[in-house]
Amino acid sequence: MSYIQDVLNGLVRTHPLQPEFHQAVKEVLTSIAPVLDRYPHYREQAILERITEPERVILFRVPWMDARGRIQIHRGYRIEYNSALGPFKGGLRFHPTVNLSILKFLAFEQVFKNSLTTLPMGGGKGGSDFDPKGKLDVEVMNFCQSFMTELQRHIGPNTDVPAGDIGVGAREIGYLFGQYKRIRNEFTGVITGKRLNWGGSLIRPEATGYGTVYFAQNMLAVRGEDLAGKVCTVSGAGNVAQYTVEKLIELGAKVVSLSDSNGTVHDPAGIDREKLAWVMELKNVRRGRISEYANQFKGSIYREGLRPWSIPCDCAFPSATQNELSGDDARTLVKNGCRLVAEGANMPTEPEGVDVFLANRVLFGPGKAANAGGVAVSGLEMAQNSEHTYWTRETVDQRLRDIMKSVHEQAYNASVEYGATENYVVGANIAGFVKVADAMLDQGLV
Ligand code: NDP
Ligand code: 2IT
Repeated sequence: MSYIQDVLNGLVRTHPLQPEFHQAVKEVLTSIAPVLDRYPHYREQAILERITEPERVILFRVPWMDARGRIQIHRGYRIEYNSALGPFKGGLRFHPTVNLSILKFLAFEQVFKNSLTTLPMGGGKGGSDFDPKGKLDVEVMNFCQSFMTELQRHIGPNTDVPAGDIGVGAREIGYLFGQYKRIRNEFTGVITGKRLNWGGSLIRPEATGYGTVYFAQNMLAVRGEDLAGKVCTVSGAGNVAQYTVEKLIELGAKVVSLSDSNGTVHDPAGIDREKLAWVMELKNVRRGRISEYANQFKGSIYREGLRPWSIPCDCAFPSATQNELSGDDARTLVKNGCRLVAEGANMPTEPEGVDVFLANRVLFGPGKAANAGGVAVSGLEMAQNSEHTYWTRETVDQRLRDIMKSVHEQAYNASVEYGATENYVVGANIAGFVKVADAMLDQGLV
């Protein structure tokens, strides 16, 4: 359809040299083509031109001093992409690879993901090229305080509500929240992922991983299957990977891998609860590397520089980062009998890999649907904060299960309605898009 191609060409012209951003937009626009054919008013209202342009992009200097008294300068960002459905909402990523392309892709995805959660949240994302790895706590605090000194003027509980992502966990959220409170003199739900004793929600740490597994359960249920006894590979070893493994173990699956940016551990005997507890201590307290796993547990192997995708499995859960699973990896997975892929990470599968999975009828849950549980429970944290109350673990977990069921249903139903049954890429993009687009039209040209 030439309207879509025109918009994509224009986007590449006005946002040059941003390959990840172009990749994310291209996937969404290509899959919503049938909606534009069916409802010409979207084109008449220039909805694609409007929805692909962020409402606001904020870029700022973050000066701070390290423990040896040296001055360090990093770059801070916040992309306020779309507020048609609610306040901007999305995480902060601290990683040396962070740039405008990465954050715009993440913020764009977040708009449609948040739409699928059924909660009133717009989409945004932010972060910095600061690397918390190997830094002292005091250095991380100095950085977070400087970052928030600037960010605080742009955010608020009804304006823009950040959270964590890669490199931003409970420690960073604490320092960020403390500085916001100090400058603004208000204790509000301005950021989610807070610790439990000062405004956090039960199940928020678990939510992305648990939600991804719930999404996988929902996909399997359509084919009359479940996760019991399935051999699963998981990549990453951070927040999302850890709680994906926890829920898979609980459901009787056998998890045989974890990874980080240096390599992969393969444990043919399976990662059990005790091994997982050891991994959580390694990653969250000692902040060590996954290679240590192989020294700790006999029978497991560490493969330097490799990802888990050559390990035979029934189900794969990419949970580390974008573009970590190539077309060749997808072909290897399919050849080895993999029948389900649920993306805990954002856009971990390269476009060619997605095509391979869809062509082979692998149940493929794209990130914006499969990992929506994290931001969904952030939305529930916001609700608890504004009610000045805490909900029980059971209440939050049940809401998370219901939300993941609804995300699945919306994506599945749209895939059927548009003649692409079980294509959750098409289904999630269409269902997510229609809600945002209609809200934008209702609200006029703003
Ligand atoms: P963490 O920082 O807790 O963990 C990230 C993990 O991924 C680490 O094991 C890290 O290894 C690995 N990783 C990071 N960057 C790379 C890279 N460039 N190459 C290979 N491995 C890498 O982050 P999260 O678990 O929170 O996030 C993981 C993914 O899930 C991201 O895509 C994020 O956007 C997505 N996500 C997170 C949500 C959340 O609630 N936290 C919600 C929805 C999606 P290393 O230690 O070597 O860097
Ligand atoms: O990618 C994501 O959905 C997140 N990092 C979570 C965002 C949030 O606001 O909880």
